[in-house]
Amino acid sequence: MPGDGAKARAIKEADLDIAIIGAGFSGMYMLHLARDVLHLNARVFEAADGVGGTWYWNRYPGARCDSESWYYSYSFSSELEQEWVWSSRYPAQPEILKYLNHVADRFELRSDMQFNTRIINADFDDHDNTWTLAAESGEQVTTRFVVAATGCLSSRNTPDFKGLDGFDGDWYHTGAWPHEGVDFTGKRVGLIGTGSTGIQATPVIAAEADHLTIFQRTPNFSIPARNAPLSTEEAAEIKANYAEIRAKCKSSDNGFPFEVTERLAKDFSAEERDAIFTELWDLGGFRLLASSFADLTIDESSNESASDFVRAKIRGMVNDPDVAEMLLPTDHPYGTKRPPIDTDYYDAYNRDDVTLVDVRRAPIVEITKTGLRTEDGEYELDALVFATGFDAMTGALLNMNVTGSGGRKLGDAWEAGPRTYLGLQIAGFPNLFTVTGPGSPSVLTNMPVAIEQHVEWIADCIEYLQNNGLTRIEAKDDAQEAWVDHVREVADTTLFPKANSWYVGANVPGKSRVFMPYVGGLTLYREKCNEVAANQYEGFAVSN
Ligand code: NA7
Repeated sequence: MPGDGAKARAIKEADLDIAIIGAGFSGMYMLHLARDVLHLNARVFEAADGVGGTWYWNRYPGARCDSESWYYSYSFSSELEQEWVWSSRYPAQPEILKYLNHVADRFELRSDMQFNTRIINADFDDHDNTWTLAAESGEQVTTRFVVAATGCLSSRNTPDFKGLDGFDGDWYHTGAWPHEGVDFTGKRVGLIGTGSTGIQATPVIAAEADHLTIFQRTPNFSIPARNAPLSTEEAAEIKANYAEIRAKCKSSDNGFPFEVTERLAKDFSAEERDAIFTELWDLGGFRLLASSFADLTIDESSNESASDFVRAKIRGMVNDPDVAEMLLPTDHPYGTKRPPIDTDYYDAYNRDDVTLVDVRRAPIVEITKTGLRTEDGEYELDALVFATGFDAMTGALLNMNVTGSGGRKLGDAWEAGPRTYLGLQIAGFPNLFTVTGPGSPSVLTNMPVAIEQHVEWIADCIEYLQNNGLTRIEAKDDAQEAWVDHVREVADTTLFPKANSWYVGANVPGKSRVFMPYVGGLTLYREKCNEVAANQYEGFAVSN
């Protein structure tokens, strides 16, 4: 009997069995499994007025997936993968959003989705083992389980530049792009940020605007995507081989169906290495990183050969040697920041109407009424684009103001950086699951593969609890500590922590520096998760 005599109160039934926060790739599949397979009373809460998550918000010019369409998609339904037709190798944002809308229709997900509902509070009740979620509107709902399908790159990072409020022109963050689009014709546009987003947007905005000025703090290693339409024959071949493609993705460390290599750079001459890099450069996309050498992100000299190769390519593509020099990354090993993939990015710098400004050397001082001022110059602008990224992996969760068992605040628990057990749960926050949370392979993989693995694991876990009459599950402190140590130890064997990337939170002022994703690979990780489940959820405390 819970509680002491006088204070004892009856256990309340929750409004929902499971509340899913977010209607992107994760939340949609979670709803499908929870409602249609487990027959739970499930509801999705979504801040936007439609499905899509990342692909709903990021409508900026040039927004495109960096994974190829046929495997950046759900694998759980062979009917879905057979009926959907991708137009190109790397689909643009509108096409992915269309796909996700099709999935929502096909599996009748909308009837259990509540849009325009931003969850701003989540409180756990130890007596009832339920969560109470509160929306911005004031609406409240109680639920047994919460799945935070809130995305890893959904909380926008907008630097607090002095003077932005007084800017006479329009400004936009790429992660909240107007649905009606923006016409830059005849405008002098400023673009801040040269991560994946700035790199995709640059050539498209340059082609439209009167003049584009790019404010770059750190250059990146970008690889050509080599996008192309998918022919009917190619599409048919992919569909005929889907089982094999999916199996390759699922058994790989990064969720991509690429050939895995065991070769080490040191075993090859400089000429042989160059030939390997050239072949993969010509194929485009992530292959250079994934398939060149097994030690690329572990061994400095192996990495240096790839970094040198890409730098030479950049020099070769940019006509003005001074501009080329500004575009050469020298502060991080190739691949230790999320590697951008581009279409004509470096070519854009050969245009007369594109200017590159180094804001590392002369930082941005303020946004003025008529433009932007750096330490050594003033730039007249009609519009400003912030391609300044996200408070990755933790921002969306922390913004929900989560209070767990015994009044424990997530903000306090994560003060020194995120701590999770398997990136699936946080000690002290029972019945709350995170999809692709920090401590899981997540953003180091082809996301739909990692998402499906997590969603399926969570569904199996809830089914296990139900079958065993259990109402509460929470990560144990010691299991979490051991996992956090393991995640750090594995990261420390690689070159990843060397880069000031969003993987370590370096892009957000004041954020604790912790390498957040698990770099040990999906294969090992999947085995570990399966083993935990097979051992009656080892490392979790379960009770009723
Ligand atoms: P990123 O990769 O975090 O890039 C943001 C860019 O904005 C990057 O070049 C930053 O420079 C720059 N930035 C951020 N703050 C400032 C300030 N204050 N001044 C100047 N420049 C700044 O975000 P993206 O949206 O491009 O990509 C995010 C992910 O989405 C991507 O990795 C894919 O997974 C999809 P910095 O490098 O920090 O010096």
